[in-house]
Amino acid sequence: MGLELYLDLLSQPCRAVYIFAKRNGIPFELRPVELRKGGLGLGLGPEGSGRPNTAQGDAGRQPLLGARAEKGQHLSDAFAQVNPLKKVPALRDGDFTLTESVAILLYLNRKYKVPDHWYPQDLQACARVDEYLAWQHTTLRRNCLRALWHKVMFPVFLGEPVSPEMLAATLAELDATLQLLEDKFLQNKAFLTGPHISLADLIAITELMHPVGAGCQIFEGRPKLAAWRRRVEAAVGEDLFQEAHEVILKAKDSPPADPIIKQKLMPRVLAMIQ
Ligand code: GTX
Repeated sequence: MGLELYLDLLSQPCRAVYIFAKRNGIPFELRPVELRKGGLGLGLGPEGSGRPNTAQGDAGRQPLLGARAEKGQHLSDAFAQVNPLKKVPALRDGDFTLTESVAILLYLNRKYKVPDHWYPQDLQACARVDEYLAWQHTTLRRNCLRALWHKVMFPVFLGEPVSPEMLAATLAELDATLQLLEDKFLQNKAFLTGPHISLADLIAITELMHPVGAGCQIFEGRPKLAAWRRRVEAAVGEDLFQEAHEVILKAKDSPPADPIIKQKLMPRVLAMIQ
């Protein structure tokens, strides 16, 4: 079995891994995980075929939750073997399994011959990317995630109201973090860590598309950041960018969760959105 990636493109780190693999022509089998349907349903490929979806075909983009109940359980167990924490993204490469988006991106970067600009060999250029990777987890990641959940996922998907004060505080924190992103990282450069796109830009843009998916106009009044977004999209490829973000851009219109699914999701969601 070759490289397998367990992803749900609703998740921002999954989008970064997906774009990186596709952009660099890394062959992989996509194992779709649909978190919104209870966390662990895995696509089986064309129903009943038992085959995983492949990154090459259209089927690879369709999470097929047609999985029957008994198969769903079996697949949940299979996923738990890849990631006992049952979080995405996760990777399996033969007998080797790996979790955490940053570790996965670095693994792919080292295993496959990808252009140097993603994670430069140069000591200091590489340290700049590391600096961003270390910063983003507790700042941009947190604020973009909260913006999506407080604005859309809690009220629309889970039917849980969010107070205007809470939403305003979340959006104000996001705004402050965006300012930091511009002032500390982007400055007057073309990309966050230098003249070329790196893992830092890919991880940042996939985060920022969370509030965009929630309907926040985060690029309005931020011409520098908006120009950076256009450069990142062009470097990644417009079609791939759109494809990877299709799910999140439709998140606002997702139907409310089934009450049983909601009950199952709530504790995990609350643990995630602190
Ligand atoms: N630090 C990890 C990384 O960067 O890879 C974070 C992984 C993570 O939190 N993944 C989330 C997950 O799998 C996906 S993002 C949130 C999508 C939520 C949709 C739920 C309806 N979370 C699943 C869980 O905690 O149950």
